[in-house]
Amino acid sequence: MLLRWSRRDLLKIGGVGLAAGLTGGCDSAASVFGRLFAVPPRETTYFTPNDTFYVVNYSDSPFSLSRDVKIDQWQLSITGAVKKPVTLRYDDILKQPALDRAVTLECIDNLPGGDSMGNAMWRGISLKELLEEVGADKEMARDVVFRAADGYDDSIPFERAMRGDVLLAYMMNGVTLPKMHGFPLRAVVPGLYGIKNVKWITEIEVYEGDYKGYWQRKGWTDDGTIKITSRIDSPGHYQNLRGKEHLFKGIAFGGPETISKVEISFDGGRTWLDAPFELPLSPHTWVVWYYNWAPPKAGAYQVAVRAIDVTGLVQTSDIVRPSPAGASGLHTIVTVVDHL
Ligand SMILES: Nc1nc2c(c(=O)[nH]1)N[C@H]1C(S)=C(S)[C@@H](COP(=O)(O)O)O[C@H]1N2
Ligand SMILES: [Mo]
Repeated sequence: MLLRWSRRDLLKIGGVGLAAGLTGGCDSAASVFGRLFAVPPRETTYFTPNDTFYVVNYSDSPFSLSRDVKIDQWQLSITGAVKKPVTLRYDDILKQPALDRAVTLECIDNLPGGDSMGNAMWRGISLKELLEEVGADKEMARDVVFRAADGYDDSIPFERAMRGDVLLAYMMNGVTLPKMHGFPLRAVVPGLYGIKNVKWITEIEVYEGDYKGYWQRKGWTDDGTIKITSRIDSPGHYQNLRGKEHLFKGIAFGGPETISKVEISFDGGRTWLDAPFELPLSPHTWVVWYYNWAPPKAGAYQVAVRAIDVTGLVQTSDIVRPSPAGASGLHTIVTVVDHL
């Protein structure tokens, strides 16, 4: 799954390559392309419903498809550099103080404009508090390793684990964590790509070295910091528009930093306009942006979006493939205005 993208796919899906020759008002050609390549618009919602939330598993036949977790047999062991190793049951987790946090997840495989991201309200316990309770050795600890029932494993730096924003989540959008999203317990690590958000956790090890997880052993990043990304959900690529005003809508996500500005371009990135966005419920989620556009005249337009985070970092237009540290590039679509 993670290894299937080529540079050609990036260009195709991003629309960046396709669109290049079409500006300058080649109307009839654009209409023909529109009929051939039109992509339906996507609905933009702040929270992604569980049943449409993307799913990525390293194995095509994950244990989860063949076998349910028996909750009375499930255990979570905290091991490694800790004073009091402990084994917890589901009830023990539910008894701890619960935290609710809105966090956006994104797969490291996601392309500019891609669908491998979603936003949910997660309920869980604080990893930091759990590590403090078991007496994690602050001198020796370097990583915290999550091991899962399907054989998957990954780690985050101990310091990252102790920042206080990492959840061990057992609810998603108000219901018990669905099987495909990691029942009974998963890690939710704000700002780090999906690979670090281990599902079906059975063991947490406080580790004295620099641990290499499943994807790191295949050459992918161990850092996993999410890059700024943004997406145009509607109108769809090559959708034909008629009339004086059109609503453009989509999402923008800053990963570890919250978004401070979203900009839209109707001339292939030469000039940029401010797109307003709705305030997020937490600094760890995407924002929903919109723009009411009055096209100056009929024709084909190359429309792009970019976002800027609170540190002033501007989303780059450089096209980079997902491997090994996440994709970059701008989501660009062609919009064909038939007549005003
Ligand atoms: N146990 C386990 N956890 C896992 C994976 C996996 O294959 N096994 N895939 C990871 C990847 S690559 C991503 S993007 C996220 C996806 O989470 P989701 O399926 O809930 O969207 O889970 C992560 N956690
Ligand atoms: Mo992923």
